[in-house]
Amino acid sequence: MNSRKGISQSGPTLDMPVPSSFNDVGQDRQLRSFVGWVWYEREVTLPQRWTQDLGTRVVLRIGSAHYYAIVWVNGVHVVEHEGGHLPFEADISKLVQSGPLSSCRITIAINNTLTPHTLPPGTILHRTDTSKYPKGYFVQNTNFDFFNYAGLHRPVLLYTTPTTYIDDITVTTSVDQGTGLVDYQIFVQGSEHFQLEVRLLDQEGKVVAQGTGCRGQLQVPNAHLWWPYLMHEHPAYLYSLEVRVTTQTAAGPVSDFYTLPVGIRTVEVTERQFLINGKPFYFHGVNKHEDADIRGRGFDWALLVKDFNLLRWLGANAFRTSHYPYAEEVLQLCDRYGIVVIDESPGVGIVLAQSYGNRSLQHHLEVMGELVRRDKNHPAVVMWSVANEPASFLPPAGYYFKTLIAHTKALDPSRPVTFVTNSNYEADLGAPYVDVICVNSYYSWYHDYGHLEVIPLQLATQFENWYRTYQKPIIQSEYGAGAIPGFHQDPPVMFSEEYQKALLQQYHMVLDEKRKNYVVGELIWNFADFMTDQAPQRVMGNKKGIFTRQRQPKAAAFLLRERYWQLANDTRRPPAAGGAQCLESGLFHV
Ligand code: BDP
Repeated sequence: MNSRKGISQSGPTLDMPVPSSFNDVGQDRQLRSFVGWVWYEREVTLPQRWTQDLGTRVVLRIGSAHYYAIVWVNGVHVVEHEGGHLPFEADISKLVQSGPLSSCRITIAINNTLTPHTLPPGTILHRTDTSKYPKGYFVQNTNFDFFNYAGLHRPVLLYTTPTTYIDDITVTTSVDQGTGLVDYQIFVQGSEHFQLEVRLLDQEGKVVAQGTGCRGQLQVPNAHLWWPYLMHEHPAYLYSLEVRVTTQTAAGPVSDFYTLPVGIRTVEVTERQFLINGKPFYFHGVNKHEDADIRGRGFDWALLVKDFNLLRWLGANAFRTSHYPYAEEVLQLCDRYGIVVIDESPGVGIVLAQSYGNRSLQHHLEVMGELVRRDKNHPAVVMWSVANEPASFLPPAGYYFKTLIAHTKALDPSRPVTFVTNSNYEADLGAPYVDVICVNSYYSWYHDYGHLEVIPLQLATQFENWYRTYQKPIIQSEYGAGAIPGFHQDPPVMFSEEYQKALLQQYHMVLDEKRKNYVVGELIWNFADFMTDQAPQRVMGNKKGIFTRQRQPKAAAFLLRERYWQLANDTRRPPAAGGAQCLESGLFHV
């Protein structure tokens, strides 16, 4: 690429919002289902200090680019990244500080092609029968049930630090007789000579502990613990860890300063329970998707805050980031609101034997590394899920999941690890390595259509088989039924709102029995309707939402609301229907 010419000189371009998927913003069928390279470009003017002061480090940060991205700045290649749901960065100081230019052209090429070795995997099918397809015709095939939205899904940012800077912080917490213990480790880059100060402040701004040096333990007598929001009167207590690294320069001392919210809490798994701060926690919540009209998977504050208001209206205390890591802002709000998260990797649809080879495993290990590095300090995250519904009965799956789970535990010994299975309990080769059994089932939906009466027996058998085999706590990580909003039929038939409701009620009877024992959670599939590939069994997407894609409740949402608030601690009552509640947005207090 000629470093002086912008992309617009190579042909016609489109205006494309960021963040957003590119698929649904246009009127062009080709763009909606496009597979291959797309190019984004933006020219920005940098403040003079950024380009003149050599003590400033200028960083380009891309929140998420789905799927493979190559990045240039002023025509110079700066970074490449594989994987659509995690951030990556490039230090571009040298580039922007080398000449008189204060402008900076950022070019990002993105390819959304999925292969057996990507995460999630996919296959490109070449249609060679020229009596049916034009020459060179191919389609992208996937083994997951959501639309493969692509583009720049999260913000692209430029930021600065001093040249000696805080690169990473790891915090783990424990409690010893009421004293909160905050172990920290700080990684500094750019110099070996610096001073490091650490302070922990409570919510009143009072310093409750302090330390120096790259690692240490802060002790907080009578600590306020971080509790999920339905478990405590003062949930989601966050301290602030202030980290200051200072270096001496010719111009005097220079500091990099970072504030990290810290929740002091413990997580533990026993044979029958999931414990938060030593107390049994029952997950009653949802599975979500990052999905909405027009923006596709693009980050949107308004949508996010609406979703959190709906979660709290429901009385949901947890969700799983099915089936990929969500935007960091989502986890920040979970920390602040006290909503518990099972944080899932993009390991969805791993069903081909080819996807169990070393190449795929290596990439999956790297993705877990990126995910843990990004999300390890969120108190809301209580468990990692390395995959969803893999073909865990295939012979190489045993080694694959053993290695993947051991690696994740080595990266973060403080949290349990799972993957979500729909394999038969006797055939599953990965289940021996998980801490909690997460099982998906769709009784009376994908088989025994319409026969709601078989659910109690089939579901009870499912739980008993898994528990007898593994003696580990079990989460019903998916269950549900499709309902087209406004379709009514009584007695219930499939796709009516009544059927969705009735199916959930059958599940609830068994869950109520088994949660006295070893079932530790239930997560409905799905929070909201979402877009999928076109298929005869999908009606403008998957309709198993209890809310529509526009976030309006179906009948099942009222049923779940009643159930979740009943399950919740009786000291907390649901907000009055329609009653206005002032919530905090991620940006402003309103
Ligand atoms: C499960 C998958 C989920 C699907 C759901 C369904 O984990 O991604 O959307 O089934 O079929 O198997 O609705």
